[in-house]
Amino acid sequence: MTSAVLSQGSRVWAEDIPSRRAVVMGMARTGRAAAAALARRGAKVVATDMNEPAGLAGELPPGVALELGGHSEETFRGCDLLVVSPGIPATNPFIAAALDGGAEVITEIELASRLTSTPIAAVTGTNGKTTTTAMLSGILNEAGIKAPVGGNIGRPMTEMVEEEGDQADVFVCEVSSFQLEWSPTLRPRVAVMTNITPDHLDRHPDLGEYAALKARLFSNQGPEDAKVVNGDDPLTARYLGGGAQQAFSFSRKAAPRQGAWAEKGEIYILMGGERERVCAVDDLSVPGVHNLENFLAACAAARFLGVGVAEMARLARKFEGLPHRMEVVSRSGGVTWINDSKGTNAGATAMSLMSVEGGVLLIAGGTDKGGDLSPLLGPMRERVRKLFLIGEAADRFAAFFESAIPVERSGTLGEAVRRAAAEVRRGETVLLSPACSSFDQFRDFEHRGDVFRELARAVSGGVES
Ligand code: UMA
Repeated sequence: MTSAVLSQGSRVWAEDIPSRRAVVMGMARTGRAAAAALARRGAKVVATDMNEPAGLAGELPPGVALELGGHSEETFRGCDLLVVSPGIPATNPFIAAALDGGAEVITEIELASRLTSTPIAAVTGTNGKTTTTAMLSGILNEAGIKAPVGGNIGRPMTEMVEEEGDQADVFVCEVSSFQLEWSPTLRPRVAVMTNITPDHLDRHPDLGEYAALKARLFSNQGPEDAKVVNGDDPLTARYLGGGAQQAFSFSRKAAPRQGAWAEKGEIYILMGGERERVCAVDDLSVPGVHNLENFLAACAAARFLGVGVAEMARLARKFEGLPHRMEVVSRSGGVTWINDSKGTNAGATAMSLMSVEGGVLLIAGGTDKGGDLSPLLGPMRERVRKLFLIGEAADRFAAFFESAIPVERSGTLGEAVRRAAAEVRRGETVLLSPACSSFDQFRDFEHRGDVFRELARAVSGGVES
């Protein structure tokens, strides 16, 4: 499965590392992994962060110079390789200084891809990419293919490449738009795009640019590679044409020319002229149309990598879903509490709402990423009995939704949970699906989801078994 072009290019670049003067910007998860990998290979590394992250020194190999509590322009001007953490926007002036000084600027994903010749299966898109990544890895593992997961899913890809080394048959990597900003040669063996809806518009200038960044995942692929795109989503389906790679799509609605689809309650796959039944839609253990889409995408990518339908069907039955994505955290007194803290944009929250039966008390809000809220209007009217708003986005969300549904400003997640618990009726669901990021009140979406899980179990007295 290894791409000759990729492995040759990688080897040449990696051999050159000991001569590099590298700066790694941002010392959170990816920065630490990148700095360690470069230093171990002999580069002269400066690790810098505008803050002073705790416990750093012990995690990095000896010889890595630290510049913490701020950045120095001189350091950036003097380097010839800059690795930028995904949380740092391309407009950061220190990146400009490095470019000005002639440095090569890359992401940690790009670095990881240059340190391995093992094929990469990459998954991007606005929503569903984490679940699709996990499903794809699960199907490959079912077939005896060693396929660890990394990237935006939480484990830096560099760490995965370093630790799994040559043991992995394929690296399955979730890739965000941030991770594609400086990834000029990344070349996945198979690249999946789940969907594109407005997100991160506080960072990218507009939807067009955001979509174009995601499509960079396809730009270095050749005839022995493949892309898999969502045929039901017009913003994604337009990437089906063009490019030298093989093209597949997936659909909940109609059979694609080549790819995976659902028809009359059955899941099929067609690749190379042969149509095969995978399993029934109802065999999929995780509910919701979004999970069906994720599974179809994973099946198409897995089929391209040579896996049979029996392994796909096995994974469908055993896949348990992931924390913070429509995670049922409590069922008590006829009320279901669901943690969908990873629903961080309007498109994700709309999908989640449409997969819940019965009335919903929705808790939303947080850091406003500035996206269009109109995709949420229909699902709100149809499913939500009352909306409880938290965080910085409360004013804009209230102004947008209060003519359509009852809205209450709760301020904090704790207050929203208490208010929802007081008002919820038998047969209804309390859903945390914020359509916002979490940074105004929480460390990250996982922290927000963990807090919600605890609060929900405390007020409801229920535990999901
Ligand atoms: N910093 C500076 N200078 C600056 C700005 C920031 O030094 O001018 C520092 C910060 O102090 C911080 C670091 O840079 O220490 C930024 O780190 P980071 O936010 O990139 O954190 P990582 O732990 O490396 O996490 C990243 C991804 N984070 C983001 O994309 C924001 C994680 O995705 C990913 O799981 C991880 O790499 C491993 O690959 C998180 C995410 O929110 C889950 N992703 C977005 C999403 O899913 O919507 C894209």
